[in-house]
Amino acid sequence: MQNQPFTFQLPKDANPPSVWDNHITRRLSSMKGQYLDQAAYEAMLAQDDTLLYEVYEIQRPHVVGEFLQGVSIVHPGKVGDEYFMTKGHYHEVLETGEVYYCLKGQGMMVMETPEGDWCVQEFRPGEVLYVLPRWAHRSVNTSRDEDLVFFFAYPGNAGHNYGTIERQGFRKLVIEQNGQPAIVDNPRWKQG
Ligand code: S6P
Ligand code: ZN
Repeated sequence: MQNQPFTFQLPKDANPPSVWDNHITRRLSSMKGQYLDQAAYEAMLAQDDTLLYEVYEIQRPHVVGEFLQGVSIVHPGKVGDEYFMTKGHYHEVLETGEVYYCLKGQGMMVMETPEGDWCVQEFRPGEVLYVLPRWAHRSVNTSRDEDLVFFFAYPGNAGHNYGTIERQGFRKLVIEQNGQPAIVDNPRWKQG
């Protein structure tokens, strides 16, 4: 870990940043129960445990005052009509936000709060997306054939709560309808 201020470059293509410590890969098998079309999910998994997304993290202490930074790459594809997406999470320390900067591709950030608010924002290359404290977030790649690549930075003490989303899902899904991305209610969303 660096003990001096440092610089790094962000990728112009789907390459890692010039500095990173951990490479996390998430495959289809880690998304059990998350996609609406369970039959399509099982059929796809029987063929191949497809790589859905990757995260390159720069390691820093998980403490107040630090920022955890890195680059995520969500690959293109669908399970049934639902686009490839990240697991999504609340921060364990709910009152911590996150800054995203879209480098490449097209997609959407699906967000919601424990109070019942929801919001979907588009990812556009060159744009910053700010996830407010208290908002769970999931990144969705709505492109047919291009990676969605973004930089992120969030407080070192934030932590991740995946369990709530694993149990209840997000209120909204992003699916392909008539060849276009559409935001629809998640019929399987449940409180708690
Ligand atoms: C971390 C931040 C991102 C995600 C990454 C993968 O707070 O939101 O680095 O970790 O995009 O998503 P997930 O939901 O699998 O952690
Ligand atoms: Zn986060």
